[in-house]
Amino acid sequence: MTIVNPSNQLLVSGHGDAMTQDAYAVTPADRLVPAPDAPPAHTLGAGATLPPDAIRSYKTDGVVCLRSILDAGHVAQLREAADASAREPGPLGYRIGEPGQPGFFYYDFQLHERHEAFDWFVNDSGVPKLAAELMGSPGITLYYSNLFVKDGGSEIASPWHEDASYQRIDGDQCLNFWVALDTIPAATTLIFLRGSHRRGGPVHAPHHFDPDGGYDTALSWNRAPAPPPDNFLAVHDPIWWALEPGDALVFNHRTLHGAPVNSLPSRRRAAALLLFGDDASYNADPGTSDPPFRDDSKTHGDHPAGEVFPRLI
Ligand SMILES: O=C(O)CCC(=O)C(=O)O
Repeated sequence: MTIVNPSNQLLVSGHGDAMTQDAYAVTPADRLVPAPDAPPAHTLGAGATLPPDAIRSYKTDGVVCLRSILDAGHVAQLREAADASAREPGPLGYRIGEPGQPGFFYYDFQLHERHEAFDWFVNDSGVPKLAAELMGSPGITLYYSNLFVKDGGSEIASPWHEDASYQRIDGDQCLNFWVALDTIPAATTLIFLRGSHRRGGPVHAPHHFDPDGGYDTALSWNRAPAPPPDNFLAVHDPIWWALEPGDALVFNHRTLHGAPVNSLPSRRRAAALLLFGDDASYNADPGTSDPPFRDDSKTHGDHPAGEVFPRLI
């Protein structure tokens, strides 16, 4: 199957007609033609202030690229923590393949509970303040910290998805603050479908990132089967940025995105914080989110901040 959007860009190729994981695979951005009005990246002003255009872009496009939000020293420490964690994953770490073997892909959660560099990322990096400004929320709460390690030659794509599919946080004020720890050229960067967070309608049911994986009891309240990717690829333009270590992609949890296989010879690492604002609410769906965090002291619709999800601001 080949999918082409109205501007005649090859977006997705898969095999056969069945909606297999392959059908959700993502074509690398270096094989796409950038839209003439593709949004620029933004640099913070003095005192780490966000330019108003960055906030506008986050709201309109559902994603914004911020340059150099972490300094080289802290990025190096996060990279070391990422490698240590890949060797010795946490209890929720998910590995596809083995470290050192071709194709290794690994993701993990709550790194700030085990690695000082991630504790700094959560508590002292200034990221929550930037998230507050982007979402227009005075308060910010931590949902979880996250790590992605995709080795050179990994044939595992991160399929088209919206983060909301996996999460028990409802509302518009939930974002992913995803920071590159390596140089990530167009060939292996994340690709976003511009404005897709504003499409309305139910959240898609989740796909597992592991082509051989699945969910037995995924969240199901207000979830709908994900439509074939050509449905949304025909409507929303793909946008992306090549990244340097310390650059961030910040995106709404309803923005559709994915990443191709890592065709580079080198490891591609990224650290992320999932954060939500004061208007977010707890979804008490009895299914299992991924990661599987829940707070049974909350009822559906409560603000989730508390012992399980700590308020940062
Ligand atoms: O790093 C990747 O390949 C996937 C990241 C992603 O899709 C996410 O953080 O939601």
